[in-house]
Amino acid sequence: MRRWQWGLFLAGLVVTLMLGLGFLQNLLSLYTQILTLSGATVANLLLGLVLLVVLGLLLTLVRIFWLVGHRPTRRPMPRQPHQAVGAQLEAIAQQLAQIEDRIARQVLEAQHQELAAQQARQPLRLVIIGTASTGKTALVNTLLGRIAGEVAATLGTTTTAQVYGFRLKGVPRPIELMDTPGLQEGSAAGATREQQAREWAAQADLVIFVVDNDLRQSEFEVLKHLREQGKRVVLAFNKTDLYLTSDQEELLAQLRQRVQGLLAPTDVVGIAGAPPAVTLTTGEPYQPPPEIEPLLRRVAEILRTEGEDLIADNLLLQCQRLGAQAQEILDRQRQRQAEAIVERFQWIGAGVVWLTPLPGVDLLAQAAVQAQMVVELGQVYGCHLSLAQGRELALSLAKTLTALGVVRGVASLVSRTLKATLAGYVLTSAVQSISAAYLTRVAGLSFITYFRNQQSWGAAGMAGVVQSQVQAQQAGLSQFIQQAWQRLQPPDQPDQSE
Ligand SMILES: Nc1nc2c(ncn2[C@@H]2O[C@H](COP(=O)(O)OP(=O)(O)OP(=O)(O)O)[C@@H](O)[C@H]2O)c(=O)[nH]1
Ligand SMILES: [Mg+2]
Repeated sequence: MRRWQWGLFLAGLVVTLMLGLGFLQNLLSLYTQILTLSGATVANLLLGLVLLVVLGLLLTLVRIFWLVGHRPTRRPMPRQPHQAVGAQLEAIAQQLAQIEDRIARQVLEAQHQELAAQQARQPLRLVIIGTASTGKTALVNTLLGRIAGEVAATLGTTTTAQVYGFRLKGVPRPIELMDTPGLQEGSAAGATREQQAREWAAQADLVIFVVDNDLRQSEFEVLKHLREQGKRVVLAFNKTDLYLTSDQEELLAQLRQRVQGLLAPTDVVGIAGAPPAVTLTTGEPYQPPPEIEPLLRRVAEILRTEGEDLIADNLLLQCQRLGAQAQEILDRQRQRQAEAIVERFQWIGAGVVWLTPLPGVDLLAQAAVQAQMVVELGQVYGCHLSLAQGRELALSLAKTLTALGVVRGVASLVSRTLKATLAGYVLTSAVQSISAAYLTRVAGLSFITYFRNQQSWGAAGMAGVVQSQVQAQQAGLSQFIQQAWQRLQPPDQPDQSE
């Protein structure tokens, strides 16, 4: 119960006691009056009746209290990752269909097919990663019970990932066990291999992260990144045979402390994957047995209880990555298309104003921001606006441009730049048409932000978006003026400057 509930409960109790005492007092005086008037039988009968009613009321109250206290807690929504995977794959297919770049589309389509095929995949993917020479391959050999990969004290012994079929007691699905090249080998080739190892880990259902000492910062970063991706990870502290039992416990506790918030303490286990042979004091060689039981137990438990969800979560994660990739390509493609539209309309605007200059600059913004441009930009981003809606949006942006002083600011800047070379009517028309082109540009780019942002101007509002576009375009304004002036003059016409 919360504090306010306790307060309410106590206040209720005090009031009930007071009422109860008053009730008892009244009941007693009533009883005595009936006793003197009608005798003991009637008085006792009435008293019994009243007590019965009170008892009934009390029992009802207790029942209500009990029901409120034992209200069933709301269960979390059932997770249905398999269905989510199907929905995501469908959404990605639609995204891919919109990508125009054939090669990029084919690459992503192949990944999409691979993910779709994985929905029916049987084996669980277990990927072993860790810094070079921490004993990954030796651990794989022990797990498989045979020499599958080369083990050596030198860094970078394993150069390509190897996959082995594996079965674990109590886990119904077969397992694909992957040994990977070590992280941080310090060479260019090592860096590429590390990238690959991280990529494989990203595709794993479960990652076994092998360390042979306290966690280095580089290892911590990789682990953190994997957890942020949503990967399930078991941290195996290998080569415990090198430490006294008491030190082993201390190191394990240290590791668990270090990864607090990233991994549960039970997901950090101590092992000795392949302790080397030692020479006893008697001079005889002795091969200590490997100690991998804690890892086997933990991995089996995770795969048994979470295996199905791990597969689905992993697929979901990969779908999200593919979706993000497709989205990035689509964004770039849309940006290119939208910028081409803005470019086209800015010169249309300039041309119209050049031919029929306006009486003053006040109407410039309205002439510049064209409804058709807004409609076409919307189409690029999948928003289908009517021309009337486009006109409404264009008008409110034109008003914002005027209210912010952008129209006058731009016109006077263009005028100052051109004054040196032009005069009279030509100057007025040139200033107006170049300003119109520039304002169309600012408006168009502002609308791109709006549509890209799912038809929202964001926290800064329309004025904020427009202002940041004005700032972004400012540096290139004089170059824009030159370019626009060159465009306005027909090629065969002599320069109109005086
Ligand atoms: N003391 C001890 N040494 C071990 C253990 N496991 C592996 N080693 C040694 O650690 C060294 C590296 O073993 P590998 O299995 O090749 O290590 P790796 O992580 O696969 O290395 P890379 O392939 O280079 O990334 C070898 O000298 C092994 O003998 C262990 O449990 N205890
Ligand atoms: Mg290796």
